[in-house]
This record gives sequence, C-alpha cells and structure tokens, in this order.
Amino acid sequence: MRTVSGMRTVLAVTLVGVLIAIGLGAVAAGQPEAKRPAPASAAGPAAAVAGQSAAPAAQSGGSAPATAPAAPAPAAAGSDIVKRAGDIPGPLTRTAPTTVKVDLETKEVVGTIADGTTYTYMTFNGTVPGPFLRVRVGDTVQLTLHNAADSKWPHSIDLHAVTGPGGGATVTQTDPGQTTTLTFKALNPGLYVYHCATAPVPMHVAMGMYGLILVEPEGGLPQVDREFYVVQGELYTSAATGTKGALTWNAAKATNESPDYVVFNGKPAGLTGDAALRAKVGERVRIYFGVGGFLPSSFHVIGEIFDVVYPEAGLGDPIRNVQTTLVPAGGAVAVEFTVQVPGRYLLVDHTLPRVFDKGAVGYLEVEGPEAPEIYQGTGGAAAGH
Ligand SMILES: [Cu+2]
Repeated sequence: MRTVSGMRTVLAVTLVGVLIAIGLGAVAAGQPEAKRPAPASAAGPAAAVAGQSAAPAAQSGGSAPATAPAAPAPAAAGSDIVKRAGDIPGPLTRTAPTTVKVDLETKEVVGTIADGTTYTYMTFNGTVPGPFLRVRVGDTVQLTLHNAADSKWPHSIDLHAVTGPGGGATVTQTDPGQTTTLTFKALNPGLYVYHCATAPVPMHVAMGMYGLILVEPEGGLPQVDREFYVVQGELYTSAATGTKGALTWNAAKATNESPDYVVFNGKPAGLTGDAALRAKVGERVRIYFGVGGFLPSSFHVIGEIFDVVYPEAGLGDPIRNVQTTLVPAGGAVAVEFTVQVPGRYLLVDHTLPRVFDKGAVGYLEVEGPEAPEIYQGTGGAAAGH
C-alpha cells in the first residue's frame, strides 16, 4: 500500500489514471465518494449551487442530504466536440500581406463529456475550442459569421487581434439563421483569443465559444516539427462534479468562479487517449496555449522544461528555460521544447486540484529510443497505474 508521500511520487500517472478510469466521476484523488460535496438540491440551480461544489468535505458529513438531489435527465448520445490539438493550419509561406477570408458558423450542440454524461455546448464550427485561425501581420481579414438556423441564441465574435470597437462584436451580433461580416486589418503580430460576446457573455464563453487566432510576424516563427493547439476552459454544470446525465449550464457557479470541470479542448481529460498529443524523440514542439475560460492557468508540462516561452503570447523576444508559465483569462502563450526522452508527459494547470478533481489534463505521448544519459532509474513508480 502506498503512503501519501509515495503517492506524490507517482501522482501524475496513478491518480490521473484513476480519474480517467472512473470517467472523472465523484471520486477525487484518494477520497471515498461519501466525502464529496452533496449534489445540488431540487430547489433549482441558483438556490442549489451556493457553496456546493466548493464546499468542504466535512459539511456533507457523509450523510444523506435533507432534500432529494436533482437528478439530471439521462444523457442521449452526444457529439465529439473535442478539437484535436494537431488540427492546425501549417505555417504561412507568404512574404507579403493579402486578404484572407474566414468563414465561421456558430452552433449549439450536445457534446459528450464522459460515459453517460453530456453537456450543452455553444461552439464555433462544432468544436471546443473553435478552429485555429492563422493570418500574417498586415493581412486584411474578411470574416463571415453565420449562426445556424437551429440556434436558440444570437451569437457574435470578439477577436483580441482586432483593433476596433468590441473587437468585432459590435458588428457581428447575429440572430439564428442570419449572417454578418467583419473586415479588419491584423496590425499586431501575436496569438490572440477570440470568443462570443453576446449577452449573457460569461455563459456563451464558458459554454465553449472561444478559440485562438495567430497573427504571424513578418518572416513567421522559427520552424518546429510539431505544432499543437490547446485551450483551457471551464464547465459550470447543473449537477455536482461526476454526476451522470444530460447536464446544462449553471450561472451561479460561474458567478462564484467555481466550475465543476476545468478542461483542455472542451471536456475533462479531453486530450488523452485517441486525442493525445504525439511526437517522436528529437522533435521540436510548439504549443499554442490559451485560456478561453475565466481562471488564469499555471500552464506546465510535467517532465519538460519550456526552452522558449513567448510570455502572454507577445511574439517578440522570448524568454528561456521556464517551468510554468502563467496565462491570464482571455490570454495566451506560445511555448517550445524539444522532446528527448520517450514516455508520457502531462499537460496540466499546476493548480493541481483542477487536474485531479476537475479534469485539467492532457497527454503528450513521445515515442522513440530511450535516452539513459538523460533519464533513467530503478524504481517502480512508472508502473504505478
Ligand atoms: Cu454566443
């Protein structure tokens, strides 16, 4: 049996393995289910939520709640909303500005977040985050925003790369079935968040309406072997963390900044399994990482050091040899490193309860020859799952 300190040595592998195995259910790292906060009551989301998901375990005392919990409706099949981290257009080869056309469609979709659990998302183009947009400094971008006919809400877009009122949101408020346009000149190189800016804005954003646009500097960025696209967000749901069923939005949890899940690319542990990032020993990797939600992220890759970081995604002179980089809400970063030792590397927000209790984890799977001159050992920690 492992001790607590022993657990720490293998926490990355073991506990995340537990979380994945249970579909990020009610069992937090090492905690029995009875110690989890009580589920929301039947009195309605606003009344039920105050203090719920963040309540100390002792408050529930392991006893049954006084009122029956609100059971979500059973989940029907949901769609796969996870944007694959490798789904990113390649570097631009142009040496002069041009006019770029971008078509986006806003869609409200029911997505799967775990076995037996769905969540109602709002999206750009059906995935979370929306598509990775890539232009060059000086380009003129002609953006067309279409809102699907079956949407319940109007939607819009505010791109942080835009110079102009609302970042585009003042001219792109779009009713269901309608289309609007925005034309802007990309004046500043950088990696920028875009998001919906239709009231209630926090709801639209947290339900999945965000993505990144890269404005390449003149001459582009240094060449790398692999580029990845990862955006952190939060899910504020109508039930306690781990509850199965058809979950919907909860405004009070968002007001309290108390999400049930913290996610990479849309769902808890979304970038694992088939959706894991993959690279080979010797390859140089760049991750474009953004925060689409409201919690700043302490972005870290367990077992790697960022050789290069463009802090806050300002694409000027980078800083070097960074362990963890802080990414603000509505901000981004670009990091680079070369993978030298094979194995599984965990992308995390180093506010670790978000990893072990709420799903903020992705895998970078590195294949290739062992490198004992860099890393070797004799213990069994790696077999701890
Ligand atoms: Cu919207």
